Amino acid sequence: MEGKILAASSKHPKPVDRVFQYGTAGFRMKASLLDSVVFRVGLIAALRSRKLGGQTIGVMITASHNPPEDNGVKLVDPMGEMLENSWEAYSTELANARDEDLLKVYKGLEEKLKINGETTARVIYARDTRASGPALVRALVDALDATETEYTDYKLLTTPQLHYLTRCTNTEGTPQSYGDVSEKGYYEKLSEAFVRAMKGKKTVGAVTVDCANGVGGPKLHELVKYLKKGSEGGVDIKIINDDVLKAESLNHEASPNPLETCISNSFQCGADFVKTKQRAPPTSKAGSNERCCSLDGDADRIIYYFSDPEHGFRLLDGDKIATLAASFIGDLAREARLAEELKIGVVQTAYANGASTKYIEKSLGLPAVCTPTGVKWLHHAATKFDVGVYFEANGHGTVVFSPQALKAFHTKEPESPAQAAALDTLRALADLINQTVGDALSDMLLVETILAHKAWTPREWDLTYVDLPNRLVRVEVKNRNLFKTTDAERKLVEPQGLQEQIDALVSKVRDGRSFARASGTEDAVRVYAEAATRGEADDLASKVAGLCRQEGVGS
Ligand code: 16G
Ligand code: MG
Repeated sequence: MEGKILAASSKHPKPVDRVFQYGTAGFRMKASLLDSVVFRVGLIAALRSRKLGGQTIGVMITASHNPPEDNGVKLVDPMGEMLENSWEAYSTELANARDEDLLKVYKGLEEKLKINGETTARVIYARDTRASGPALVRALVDALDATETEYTDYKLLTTPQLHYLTRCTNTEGTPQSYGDVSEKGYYEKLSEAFVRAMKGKKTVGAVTVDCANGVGGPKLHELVKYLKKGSEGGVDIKIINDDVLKAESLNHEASPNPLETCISNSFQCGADFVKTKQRAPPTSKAGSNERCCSLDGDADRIIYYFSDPEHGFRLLDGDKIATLAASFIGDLAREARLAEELKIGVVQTAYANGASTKYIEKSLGLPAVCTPTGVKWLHHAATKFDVGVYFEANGHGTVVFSPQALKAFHTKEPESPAQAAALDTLRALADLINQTVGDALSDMLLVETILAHKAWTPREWDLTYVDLPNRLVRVEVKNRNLFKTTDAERKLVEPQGLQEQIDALVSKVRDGRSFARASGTEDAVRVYAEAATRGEADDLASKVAGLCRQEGVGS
């Protein structure tokens, strides 16, 4: 095996002057720099699988909402969760080993982690629609062959589909079986659960889904084949921005003038565009009050929005999805007489709008927990509840149910038809909602279900609470690592004295809140500010950004 690893590695040399880091979303950068990284991630996947007694590890090749020329790679643990923290450091170590030291570092990890090299290693993998994907897959396969790993290529998938399949593979034939181990199994599970969740309810009008010209497009087309047409127990889905053949259109609206697409270089579609630009993709033809949503490039994020005849564009972001889900499931738990025994909570990050947190605590009467940015932190905190609803404001999230909750949904004896119906719906939701990670397709069906049950238009959903005006500013600094935070990224401990200056600015505005943190995905510091009025929020953001810029200069 050692000779094979060496020979294979020589085909994937590491660029000498590069330092790589397994960040919040795995390794992500210009695709042209990723060849050696993906090869080495293949080696790590083999080690991780052997360490876990041959359980299957997932490898996803995607760069989500990044521009088409980027790509990335991340690992999925056996139950479909994000890679365990300590292994991020091992991955980083191996990715940065000099070519001549690679085998030594690999063997060193094997020894340090007491891994039996004889154990069969198993990996499944998939990629999004980026043009660089197939070549990177070849680098991965070279590593899997060299380490004598068994593998299955699932070709094109959304990130959450790969998470789903990883869990299905590892639970197949056990009482915890998560579903049929196939892409078809995923569509069947979701569509059957949707029919049960929608029993007797109707969707009103169509929902327009912007697929960011990413892998979500073909996969949503596939899912639609399994869903019932019409309003009763079904949903009318209009798909836009589903061009995956023109590689350059990923996360971009396909422009009639190709030159313009190149020049503007601005993202014209997808969840990130809609959230940051606060407007609908120009290709959307949806009318007033019609439901619209946008996925990101690998379909693990979703943002809803609509056009209000009076107020124009209205965003229904991750916070609004979280509050919608928490209120609905909370009501069902009460109807099912399970509210006493099940702990329901919502997990957010510091980016959650203050109005949403207040709504969760005061109106819904539920606990709201704040964690650092990054799905793994939210997911982990959510598992502390029986029903843990977690969403980042940017639309990444899901709901996780504890084993106790699932048991209660199945064993509680209903004493009335209403209670029986609530239990039926809860059981359906547990199958409809992807338990492994935030999943745009599953989340969309969840939102459609809830709106149908409540007989709500997007306007009624929007009116549940009013967001505080807020602003996000990206500050370029020389060294973002100088910015160190505590308290779930809400306070800076370094550079010294900066937090006090921020606090002083915040204290001058009504309902003010602001924080600065180093981005985990790019070389920048991000500043967030919110306040009672648009003017105060903008002013606060620009002043805090100014402070950070000063600190970052020359550092
Ligand atoms: C990554 C995270 C996302 C987070 C974002 C923050 C995962 C799978 N993805 O994309 O959840 O919102 O990073 O980016 O965890 P930032 O650190 O650059 O602000
Ligand atoms: Mg994504």
